[in-house]
Amino acid sequence: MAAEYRFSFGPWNIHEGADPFGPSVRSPVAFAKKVRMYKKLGFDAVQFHDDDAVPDMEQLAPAQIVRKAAAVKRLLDGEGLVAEFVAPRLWEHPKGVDGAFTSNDPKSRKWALARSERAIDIANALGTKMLVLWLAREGTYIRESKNAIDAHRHLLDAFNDILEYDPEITIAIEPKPNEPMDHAFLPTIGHALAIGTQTVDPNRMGGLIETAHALLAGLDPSDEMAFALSMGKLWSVHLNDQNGLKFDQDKTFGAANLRAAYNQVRVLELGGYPATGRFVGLDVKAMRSQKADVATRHLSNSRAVFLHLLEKVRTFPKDVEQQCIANRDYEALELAVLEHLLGKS
Ligand code: XUL
Ligand code: MN
Repeated sequence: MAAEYRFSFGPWNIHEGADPFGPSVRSPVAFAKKVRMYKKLGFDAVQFHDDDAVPDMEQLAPAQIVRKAAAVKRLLDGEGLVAEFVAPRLWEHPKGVDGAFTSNDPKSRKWALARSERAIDIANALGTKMLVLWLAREGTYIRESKNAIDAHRHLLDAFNDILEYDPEITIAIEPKPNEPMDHAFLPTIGHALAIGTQTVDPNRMGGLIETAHALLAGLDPSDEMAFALSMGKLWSVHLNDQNGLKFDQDKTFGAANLRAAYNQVRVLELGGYPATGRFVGLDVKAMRSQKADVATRHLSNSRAVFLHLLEKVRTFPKDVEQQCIANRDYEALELAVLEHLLGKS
């Protein structure tokens, strides 16, 4: 069963535990060491920010960036891993302080495009055709600071420029409604896919849905996934969990709401996700209190929970489901689901 679904995570998912209120509590793990952990943890693909692959990229010429990325590709090959996507990290550099593609400063917008082009070069060197855009600072702290209509047009221009830079690159937008901004542009998959239809090549525009981001938007993650799946636009997922409307928690998949997690696995099954060849990404974070030697458990545990829930989805009695639906007895269906999850059927 595990072989059908293939799993991925990013190097940022093994981290030092710093949060806005305190510094690191664990020593950094070198990238080469992280790469060696993937297979042991049950994962087959690596998700990258551009500077996860080439940390000093802002100081390097394009050809040097490509050479460094090619060395990372050899590292992946050596471990039998593939790169799933590259995401330009536009939110840490001073030039992106007020947004990148939607900055009011044209010089910043120009930088954002050049940085995205370097990210595409890295993606090509790593052997992936997918660019993920988490639009971190594309939004506002106060509404009056930007013309939001212009901002959306800037986003469309940027997507078009990216699509034109490389005729094979595909873009998966990872929507998130807030954090770091008060309000982010393109907060849901509906917004992301709608703007995709306006680009020069809608076929190369899709989405990545993260559980926590959908919950922060007050939406059901499995329905967000269903929306994208119905159009063949679910190109990756960031499964995790979120306990209510607070900071983006990136908890272990299923840890806060097992039933919602079950429904996310169910919708991936209904949508034939594994047959698309796409990966199940786990964007999860270890608790700050976790000791270093067990600070990868959140990854293997999330994968294990996914596989347990997959078994639950596949063994749910179909006849009961059909009968309850035929009788419109959703109370009975709900109890059947709960009892199944509780191991009573
Ligand atoms: C931010 C988030 C990012 C993206 C990758 O909330 O989820 O980790 O997934 O840039
Ligand atoms: Mn994410």
